[in-house]
This record gives sequence, C-alpha cells and structure tokens, in this order.
Amino acid sequence: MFNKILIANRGEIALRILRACRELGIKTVAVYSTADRDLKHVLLADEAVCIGPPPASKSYLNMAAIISAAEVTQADAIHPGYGFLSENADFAESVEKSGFVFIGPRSETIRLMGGKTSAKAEMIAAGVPCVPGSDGILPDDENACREIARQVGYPVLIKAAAGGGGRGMHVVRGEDELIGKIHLARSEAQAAFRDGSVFLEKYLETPRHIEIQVLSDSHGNAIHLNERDCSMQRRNQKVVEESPAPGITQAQRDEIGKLCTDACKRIGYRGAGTMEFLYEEGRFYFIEMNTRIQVEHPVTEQVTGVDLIREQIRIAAGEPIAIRQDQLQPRGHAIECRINAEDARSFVPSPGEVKKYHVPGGPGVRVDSHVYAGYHVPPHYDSMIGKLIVNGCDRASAIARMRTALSEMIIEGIKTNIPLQRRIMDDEVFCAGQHHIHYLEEMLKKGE
Ligand code: MV4
Repeated sequence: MFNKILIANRGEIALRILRACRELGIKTVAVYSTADRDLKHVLLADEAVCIGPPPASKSYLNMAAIISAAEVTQADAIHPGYGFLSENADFAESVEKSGFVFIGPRSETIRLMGGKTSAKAEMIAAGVPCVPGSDGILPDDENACREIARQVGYPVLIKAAAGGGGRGMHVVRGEDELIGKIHLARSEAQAAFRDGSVFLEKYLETPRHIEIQVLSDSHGNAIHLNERDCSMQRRNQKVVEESPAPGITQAQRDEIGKLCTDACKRIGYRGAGTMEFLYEEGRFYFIEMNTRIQVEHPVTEQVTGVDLIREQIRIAAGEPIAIRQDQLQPRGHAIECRINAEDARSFVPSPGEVKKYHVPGGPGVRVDSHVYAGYHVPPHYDSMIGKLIVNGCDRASAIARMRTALSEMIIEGIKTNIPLQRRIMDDEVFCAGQHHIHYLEEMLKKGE
C-alpha cells in the first residue's frame, strides 16, 4: 500500500479523499492555491504545499507545480479527484513518467474514452448498446452527410468528437438545416477543442440520464455497482442524483451491468469509472464514459456499502477489488442534493463568509462538505459547497428524509440553492419519478 498520497484537488472531494487515506493509514499532502489556505483538508493534511495564485489555470491545473509538490514531499501517488486534471491524459502520463502512481486508469485509457467516437467504437465492439448514428466522424462530403442523416432519421444531433459537457451540440430537425448546423458545430468544436471533428446521432427528445458505476482492477476483475439516475439537471449541471433509478427492473440492471463489466475487461480498464447512458422507452443507449470518480459517488456508496475512494486507492496500489459481484447486497434508496453557493432563483454565484452553519443529522443522513462557520467561499471556483445525501428503505422514505434534512440545514451569510432543492423534493413529477433531462428547466419556467 502507498505511504503518502498527494491530493490534487480542493473542496469537499479533497476532504473525502483525505478521510479515505486516513482510514487506510496513508499520509496526505494537500496542494492549494493562495485563495484556499483555510480549506478544511489543507488544515487536516499531514503536509500542505501552495501551488500558485487563485485562478485554477495557475494552480489546480498547473501540472508542473503539482508534480513538483509530489517530488518535494516524496509522495507515492496522486489522486486527481473530479474536474481539474482528473481526465487529462497528458497529466496522467506525466505523473507516471515522473515515477508516481496516477490514481485512475492508464493514460491510454483516458485518451481512448476521452474521444467520444473512439469510446463509442469500443462500446459497440463490446456489445454495449449505443445511440444509432454515423459510425465515427462525419466526412467532408455534404451529400455523404445527407445520406447518413437520412439513414439515421430526423431529428438528429450533431456533436463534437473531442468535446465534453454538451458544448457544440446542435439539434437538426430536417435536411434543410443539416449542412448549416454541421458547419456551425465544426467551427465551435474547432474553437473549443482545436479539433473540428463532429459526428451525428439520432436525437432522443426526452430521455433520462442513467449511469452505471464500475470498478475494475489490474487482476482482470470488474464489478458494477448498479445505476444512478441524474436526470434532474440544468445547463449540464446535475442538481439531484439518486440510486437506484426509479422504474428500472432487476433484469435490466443485471443486463446493462454485465455489458459494462465485460467492456471494462475488454479495454483493460483500471480503477473507478462510469458509463453514461440515455434511457428512453425502456432502452439504454451509451453516450460517454467518465474515467474519474464523480461528484455523485456517495449515493452508490450509501446503497452498496462500498467505499469507492478506498477501492480506487487499493486498485491503484495493485490490490484486487475487495468485493465480488455476487457478494454485493444493495439496500434501499439514496438521494443526493448538491448544495451550491448561489441564488436559488437566478443561479448567480454567491461567494462570501459563511456566518452560521448547522448541518442535519439522524439516521441515514450524510453531509459531504468542507464548509465550517467562518469559512469564506472564494469566488474563483465552482459554486458547489457540499452535498447532502440521505438513504432510506425505499424512494418515498428517502424523499421524506431529504425534506426533513433540508429543513434542518442552516447556512447563513451566503445564498444557497437549498430553497430550490426543497421545491424539487415537493415536486409531484419528481416524487413520481417521471422526470427526464429537460424537466427541471421546464419546472423552472413554470415557476417564474
Ligand atoms: C444526447 C441527447 C439526446 N440525444 N444525445 C448532453 C451532454 C452530453 N454529455 C450528451 N448530451 C446529450 N446527448 C442524443 N443522441 C441529449 C443530451 C443532453 C443531456 C444528456 C445528459 C444529461 C443532460 C443533458 C442535457 C441536455 C442534453
């Protein structure tokens, strides 16, 4: 096992990683920007190294500064958390070339899964269902593009091959708009990712977003830890996540899970990962794979009892996954509400000093947050300041518990989205599990 891990992240996930290291008896190195000297994990870490000024580009994205910090502190491994450098194949490669272990997949795997068309090709080869579309990137020839779109059937969606997060996506409802939108998507992709390659898929109008958590080790073992439903989102930012997904049968879960673990074995995947699917009319369609730990991992932990960060560290150290697929006993239902420092109606960020801070408790309540009374939320980073996670014996009990927990949570001095989360927990469509990826935006329009 490792002696010392450098945590290349900030906020709640850095604290979550620090806690896992402590439990494993591993020493920790925190790296921080000058805006983050008072972060809880920086104060708790065995060592802390300042890596630069507040802008992420000069600190948490500064590969050389992070690797230097690992060198001076003689760390064995680097945990990237989520966001920042977590899915940067060049960073993973530099980490390994500098003699440290990157806690995540091999850099080649990150590269392969980072390209949407290469990821999709791998999944098709593994028998994972994908959205029908162009096989690979669109050719330059306009008539060939028209023929592909006609074959797939309108509406179609143009996507950037290199991109992520939904940037440069365009819905095309008929052939008259096809070529114009391809050109638009190409120039946006070129500007954003310096790669103008685009591909095309059948556009699914009102799908749900369901993802499968996997763990795969360097001994050829792979398990899946069921699904999460992350359909409650706004502008590609998830707001509420839960496990299991409402309405998914055990047979569907077993089938899609098996396909995902087979795919992991095929590509020699190492570590924790997530296969993202769109789900519509009873069918799953693979869209992307995330090669990092995700924000919403706690709902899976609460339902399965598996510590995903601990498993990531153990797998990176060359140990086998601690549990077999047939030993997994998922229990009940878990829901996560992301708590953001922002206005609950306008979504405008609200940095500043947290004057009062009281968190809910009781059975089945978990708070993953680095916040404390007197903490200053800096304006430089993401507005998420914590996550409230509850679990109950079923979905209705989990929702009731979340309502109670939200009503107890007190954060003063800054604005938060707690009022929005309370509205969602009281929403009829959400409570019936009938929402899809566009539902929250519809709900917000109605409420204006
Ligand atoms: C889609 C889609 C509908 N049909 N693909 C958006 C982000 C990117 N990761 C994939 N996305 C979508 N791909 C087809 N063929 C709708 C979306 C989409 C979406 C997906 C997941 C979660 C939130 C979303 C919000 C808007 C659009």
